[in-house]
Amino acid sequence: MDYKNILLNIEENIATITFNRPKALNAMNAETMAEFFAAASLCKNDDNVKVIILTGSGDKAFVAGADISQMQDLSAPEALQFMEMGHDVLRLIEEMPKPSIAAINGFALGGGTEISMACDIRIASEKAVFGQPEILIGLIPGWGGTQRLPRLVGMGVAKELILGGGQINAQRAYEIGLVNKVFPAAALMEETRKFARKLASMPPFTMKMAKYSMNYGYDLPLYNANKLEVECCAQCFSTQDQKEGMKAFLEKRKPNFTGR
Ligand code: CO8
Repeated sequence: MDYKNILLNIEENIATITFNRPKALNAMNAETMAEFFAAASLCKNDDNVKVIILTGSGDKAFVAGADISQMQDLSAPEALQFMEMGHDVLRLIEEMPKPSIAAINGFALGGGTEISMACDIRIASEKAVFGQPEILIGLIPGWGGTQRLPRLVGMGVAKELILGGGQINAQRAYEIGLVNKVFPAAALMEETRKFARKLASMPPFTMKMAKYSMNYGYDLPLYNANKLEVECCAQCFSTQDQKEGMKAFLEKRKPNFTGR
């Protein structure tokens, strides 16, 4: 598929999807969402892809939100369709059996913060800016912000950000647990790739089980969640990678994981 609004690069088992509308600060319109969905589906189904990085092109923005010029005149049913499109692709990223990292290189506002929150890990440049400013334009977050933000940072801070519509810098985002790491802008992509290479070297089925247990256990009562964990952990014992991992540990050498 030819992409107009994103770039897709696959190297060293790492797929990088770059949102590429820098003149509009990578704002997400319907065409970009459709391309994002297509690229994410391709990454899901390609066994060579072990990790996905999402980032924005240019030095100013990750994603400055959904495209306001395209949303302005939507009817409620049209808006619902656009929202569902966003939820579909973010669920695809979140539930993917392989890990994803948002490399946040600048403004991540509204839909930008929401896209980053669907990733497993968020790594920010010191220049990154986060926020859910939808209230300032007569909206509430519609791509999961009212749900994922409280789960990540707690209800108190989430309400401050969503009801107040304010912006926070990378350091504050780090302090509230919204991002995992912060680096100078020039080091962002190399540091992100370094972490991605580490994740790509992990046994893939084990990675899938770890995500599965956390994603689907999180909202269950603790008793049921622990049952889910036990099932996921037990399944790891059916892989050669588990045997190899433990054997390598006991033989004091690095494991050679094969994905079986
Ligand atoms: N949509 C469309 N265009 C945008 C957006 C956007 N979200 N953000 C920036 N742009 C455009 C600007 O219009 C401008 O275009 P032009 O050069 O043609 O005038 C260009 O990008 C550069 O932007 P600025 O001149 O504004 O740059 P500044 O450095 O002055 O400001 C900001 C940068 C602070 C990022 C500012 O652009 C801004 O506030 N942007 C909007 C941020 C925002 O409100 N985002 C939330 C949008 S709503 C949302 O994401 C909801 C998600 C899901 C809901 C789905 C419902 C259907």
